[in-house]
Amino acid sequence: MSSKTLPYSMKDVQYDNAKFRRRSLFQVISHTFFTKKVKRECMACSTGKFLALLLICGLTYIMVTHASPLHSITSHVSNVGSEKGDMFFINGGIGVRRFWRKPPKLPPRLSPDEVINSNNKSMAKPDMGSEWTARQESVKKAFIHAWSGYKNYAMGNDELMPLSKRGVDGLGGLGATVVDALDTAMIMKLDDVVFEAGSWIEKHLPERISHKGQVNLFETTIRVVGGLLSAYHLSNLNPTNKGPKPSVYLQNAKNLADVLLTAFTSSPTAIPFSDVVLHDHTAHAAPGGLSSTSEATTLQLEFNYLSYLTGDPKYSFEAMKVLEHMKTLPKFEGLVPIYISPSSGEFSGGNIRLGSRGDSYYEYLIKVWLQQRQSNWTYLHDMYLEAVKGVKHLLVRKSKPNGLVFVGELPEGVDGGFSPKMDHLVCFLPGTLALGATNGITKAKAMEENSLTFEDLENLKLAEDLAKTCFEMYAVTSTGLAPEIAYFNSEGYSENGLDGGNKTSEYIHDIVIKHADRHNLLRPETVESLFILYRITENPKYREWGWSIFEAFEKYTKVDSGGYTSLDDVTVLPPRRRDKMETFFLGETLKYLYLLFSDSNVIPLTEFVFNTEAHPIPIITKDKKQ
Ligand code: DMJ
Repeated sequence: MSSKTLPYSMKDVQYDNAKFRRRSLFQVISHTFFTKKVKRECMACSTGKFLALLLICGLTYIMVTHASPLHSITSHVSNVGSEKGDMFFINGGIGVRRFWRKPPKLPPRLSPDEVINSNNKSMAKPDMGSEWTARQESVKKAFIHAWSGYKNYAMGNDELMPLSKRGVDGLGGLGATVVDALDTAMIMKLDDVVFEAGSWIEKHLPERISHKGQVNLFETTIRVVGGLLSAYHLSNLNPTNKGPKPSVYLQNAKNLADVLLTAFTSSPTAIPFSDVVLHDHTAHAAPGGLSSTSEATTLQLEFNYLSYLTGDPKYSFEAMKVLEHMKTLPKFEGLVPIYISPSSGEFSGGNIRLGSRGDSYYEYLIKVWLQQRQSNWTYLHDMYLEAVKGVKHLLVRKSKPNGLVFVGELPEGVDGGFSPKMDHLVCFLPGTLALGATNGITKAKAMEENSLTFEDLENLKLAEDLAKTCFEMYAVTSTGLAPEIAYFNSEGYSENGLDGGNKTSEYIHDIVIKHADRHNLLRPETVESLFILYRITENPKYREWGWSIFEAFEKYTKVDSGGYTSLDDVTVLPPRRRDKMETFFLGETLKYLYLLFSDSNVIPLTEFVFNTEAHPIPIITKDKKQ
């Protein structure tokens, strides 16, 4: 019977049944006792009647104390508490309470998802606490190994080439690995590394900032300015911190940002040029004249925080102009093309994706809002929610045959065809969605506070589905490491013979990996999302997935002489190796893995937002100077 046809809820029906049962019992008893015939026979005290009386009393007691509808009434009416259950009987019958055994306390009702989660929790081994601490130590050792390779062969260069044991300046020569790695070393409490990196910054960075040539505005902001600001904050928090005074980090961040501002101030529109020449303070558009949308819109956390610290509004003013301008541009259900022109301020072309050149636009909408919630930047939150709706409507599909949820692309815009291509870069999205749903508090707390909307719950579910897909992009390959790009067999697209090589994976036929996309650059996005999802859902499976990814990095990317290397092909064993350790392996990948295995009070999500390069930046509240 459908619930619509029921005049009452089942609870009401049970309540009525119970009342009826108690009433009939009362009638039986009174009828039995008070008919004249019984009175006479009672007077005669026949043994048979006495035994019958005992039997009736016993039955009465059993029915009253074991009536299940009654149990459900007390638990519903009294909100599962036992106190009101007791009250019910105290008021309802003298002396009954002495016989009353408290009904067992029922667990609160859980949704099917929560049931799975709570099962998972109880499936966690009891001694896992120390196990995770040991795993965290392994991540720390990996960081030391990566740093020692860099220090021995590339100190002061942007990146290490671990196989040829030398350094390379792929990011303009500001010693990007030193700065990117520094706050990870602080979080891991690696005093020696903090001292080495901090001393290098104090001694060499000022000179590099004034003399080096062309740098990319976005890369330099997220890695170097972001790294310095985070190091400033963390070293201020720790009075025994090794290395230079915290103000050294802030001063360098400010000096660098002063030059980077040229990219904004010399542009004819709100969209900054993509490159700056440090030694002559000039700014230039990228070849072709266009900026990446994600690059122009992923500078605000850093510039806002710098304004906050220095008291000079100019950094925030310039950076926020970009987002204010983005608000005015026409979009496609909140989605934006991946190129924008600094000369016209307009989007160029219709290519829409959440991978390269698009990704962190969506990430910063929610994070910049979270950074200063008391500000009047609610338009960012609105833009974020609209974009997520657009993603769900236009980009999310399911793979065949096994239904992995993935995010595809619209290379020709909304009127063109759908491409089932997903960059590994898109794996930032599960973490961002989870953060956007609860604003950093745990799901359990948010449920308790009743603060999740239906949309939040839906976004959280999508986050969990996508995190699974990102994890399966690792599990499907022979090495257990994800390719740079995956395609998904799905409605309108199928390709055979291009699998990841792990024949035991359930998703071997769902995920297609083309030859040109089989490399792995030690990227962080999946472990970033696992970290955030673990903090928010508290489901240990995210830790387990992170651990298996870490083990694969250890097995296939570690270089004996120091450092870790990118791979050319994750689908073959042994994998061919490239000769590069990206700065984000120390800045992001190992940091997120370490935090995934740490207590949630280490860099809590309610107090920090991570910039897109994993540098934690404190959330700005009116009352605190940080
Ligand atoms: C990092 O520089 C940042 O995470 C950026 O947002 C995307 N690309 C790399 C890591 O993959």
